Amino acid sequence: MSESFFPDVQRIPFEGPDGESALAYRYYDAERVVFGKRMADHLRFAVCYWHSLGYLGQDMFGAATFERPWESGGDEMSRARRKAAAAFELFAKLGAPYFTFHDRDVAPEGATLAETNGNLDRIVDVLAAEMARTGTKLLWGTANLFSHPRYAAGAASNPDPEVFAYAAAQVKKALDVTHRLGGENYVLWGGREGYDTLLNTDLRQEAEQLGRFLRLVVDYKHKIGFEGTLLVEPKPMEPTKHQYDRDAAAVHAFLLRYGLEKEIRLNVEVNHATLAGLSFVHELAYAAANDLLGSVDVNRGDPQNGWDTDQFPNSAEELTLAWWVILQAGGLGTGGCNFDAKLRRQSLDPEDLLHAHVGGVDTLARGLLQAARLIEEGRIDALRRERYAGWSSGLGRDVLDGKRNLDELSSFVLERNLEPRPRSGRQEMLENLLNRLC
Ligand code: XUL
Ligand code: CO
Repeated sequence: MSESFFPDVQRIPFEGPDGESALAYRYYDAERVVFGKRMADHLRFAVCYWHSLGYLGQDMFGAATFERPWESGGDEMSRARRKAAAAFELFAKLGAPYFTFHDRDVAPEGATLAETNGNLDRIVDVLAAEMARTGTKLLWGTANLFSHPRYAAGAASNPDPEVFAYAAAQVKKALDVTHRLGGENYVLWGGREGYDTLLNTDLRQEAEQLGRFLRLVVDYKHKIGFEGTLLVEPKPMEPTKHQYDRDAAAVHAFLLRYGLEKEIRLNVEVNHATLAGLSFVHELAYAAANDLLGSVDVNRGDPQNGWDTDQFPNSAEELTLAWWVILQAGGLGTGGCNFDAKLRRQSLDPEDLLHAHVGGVDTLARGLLQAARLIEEGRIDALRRERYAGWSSGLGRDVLDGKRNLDELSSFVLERNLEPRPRSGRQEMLENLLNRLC
């Protein structure tokens, strides 16, 4: 018998909204068809390796509080193997179709990059075998370009070209292993690509470096025939004072500047949006409106503070609006919902990982059901369509088609003595409708 890391937990069943057990899904019924697709195919939810297997409860004031059997005993490589066993047991018990990882979450660094790559290859063999055995798939892989001291001044935006080269080597390897494991996306989060003080920072220079780095990643993806989607994950700050990929609009401008807008999409994270002073639904709507919606990291912040607390999502209202945008954009494509979320420091037990994910998955499922209801009911969308109806023919169409210049528009108004009247936006009525339907 192989060792069990969650011995008291069975595979999480679906019990429906009236279910009594704490560890059961109430809304997430993987096979139920909603808005034309199985719930499982909408959510495509993923457990992340770094918070769920790697985080031990430490914060900036205190040491680790979690005792994880897979993190103790043996040497680093045998711990990495036990961690993989614990990970796949957790994925299976949750019925998680996907997982995500950074290169350094799964295997330890060695004394040289060659040794580190060798460690990674050996653990990737283990992951490949576990994936084949359980059917769990890889939503995305990524490289940790922020923890090691060599990246203190950034990776691609580092003033030292040798650090840029090291980061490039690390991403090449992480893309190789993501490709080998059939990853459906590859994520680039800026980590320390930003600045702590402008006194030592050349913004133009660092942008050129970042643009070049992303181009190298795109070229390599095509070279190896990786068909997954490349995703940049916006975040405004933390760990640096200001990060270049601060929000969806900033990344969009950057992609346009470097001609990468057809190659890279966005991985939108809830708590990163709120850190930027925006809302999750704003970021999703911006991404969708610019054909950049790729995938999502679902978590939440705490309205009482401004940190990246990465809590498990529990607001069905927030996620209803998110799904409302995602469904209208045609779904997440190769993306999914990654639980980039961690337990609170006092949630000590491995079993807490199950409670956290069950709640998160159910909140996603509830949001999905409510959003589908909103769209199927149709009144909100009908009102919005009606609001713009003037643009589909006559004057509006001609303007958009470039058939009217300023002179002509001026004559149009003067000749007809136009006096357009403002119309109600019906905000309160729409909000009432939202509350009534959800
Ligand atoms: C950090 C964060 C990362 C990325 C992957 O805030 O969200 O975990 O998702 O590097
Ligand atoms: Co994230």
